[in-house]
This record gives sequence, structure tokens and C-alpha cells, in this order.
Amino acid sequence: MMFEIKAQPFAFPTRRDQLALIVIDMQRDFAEPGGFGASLGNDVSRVAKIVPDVKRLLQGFRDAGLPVIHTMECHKPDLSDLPSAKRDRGKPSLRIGDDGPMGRILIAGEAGTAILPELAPIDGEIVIEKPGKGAFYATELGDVLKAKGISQLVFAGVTTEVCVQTTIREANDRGYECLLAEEATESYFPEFKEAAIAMIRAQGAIVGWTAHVDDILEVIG
Ligand code: C5J
Repeated sequence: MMFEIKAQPFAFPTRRDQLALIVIDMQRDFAEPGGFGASLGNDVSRVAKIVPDVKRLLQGFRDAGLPVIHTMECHKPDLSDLPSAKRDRGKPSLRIGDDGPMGRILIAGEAGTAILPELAPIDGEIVIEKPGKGAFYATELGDVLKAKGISQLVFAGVTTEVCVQTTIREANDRGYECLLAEEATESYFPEFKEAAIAMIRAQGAIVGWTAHVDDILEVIG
């Protein structure tokens, strides 16, 4: 059955039985002091502030019995999936794989790499570990979505213009209809969040739609 979520640039035509939430990289490494985001000189408190809105959206999907997928940006302990082009980029005080106060930076299984406890996956929710910025690259995400018959994705998480926008663009090219929840995403740079939202919904939803969390919850509830 078709419902509509109030959205920009126009209402999102929702097929509730084909809809999933994808929460991108809400990890301690991006939201807490001592992690990867902070090592790059970013104000991570901006990310911590969206946790209540991400939680509301997550709870709405859980209550509605709709699928939830979490992603984690992380690498193998032997760094075999970390190209030097990524490891050597920027001037962080700690590089990916280095020992930090929450364990090795962005390495699978380390404390800092974990999803924030308030947003931790529950039984039955899928967790995709991804070595890239986009969640389709070198992961099983495409197969998982196909097996579940998903054709529409609601997006939350961080950072808006990096891993979230990259994944939305990957998904759009693969034929998924993408809706970004505005209060449930954040950037370390407010102007980048604003620009990413504008880019996504420009030119008649060229790569997707954006909507307020309350408007999404009203329709899925
Ligand atoms: C970044 C991400 N910004 N999850 N990762 O390095 O957006």
C-alpha cells in the first residue's frame, strides 16, 4: 500500500513493506573524544547531539516492525583492507590502526569502533562492517537488501557529506529510493550538512529526498 511522507523536494511515495532504516556509522570513534573524528581535529560534540533524534527514529522503525540496518566504518586488524591512500590521508594525531584511548582506531572489535551504546543493534538487526565511505563497496549490503525485498531506504547517521551522502549516491545508482532524516544526521561542519541536504534533493530529488524525523515517524507508526 502507498503512503506519503512529507518531504523535500516533494512527498516521498512510501511503500511501507519495502522500507528499511539504515543508520550510518554512529560509532564511538566519530562521536567521542579520543576517537578518529577527534584525532582529525573535529568537534565531536556535534555528532553526540543527534543521538536522541537517531534513537527516536530507530525506535519508530523497531516499534513498526520494519527492518533496521547499522553500518560501521572499520578495518581488519591486519589492515589488509586499508589502502595507504586512506591511511595516509590528512594529518590526524592518530591514524587508522594506531593505539588510542579506546583501542585501535577504526579496527573491528575495538571499543572505540563500537556503535554508541544508546544506539546499539538489537537481535535481528543487521550490522554491515564497511572499509569504505560508501556502505555498498566491499560489503554484503546489496545482497542483504535484495534478500529482504527492500527498495526504499531511510538514512540516518554520520557524517552527512561523507559516509551518508556517499551511501545515498551508491544506493540511488542501484535503484533504491533514498530519504535522509534531517535531524538524525550530522557533519562536523554545519555548512557541509546544509550543502549535502541541498545537493541530495536538488533538481527534483536527483539522488534522494529529505524529511523531518517527526514526519517520517507519523507515516511509519
Ligand atoms: C568519515 C564517516 N567522515 N562515517 N566517516 O570519515 O563519515
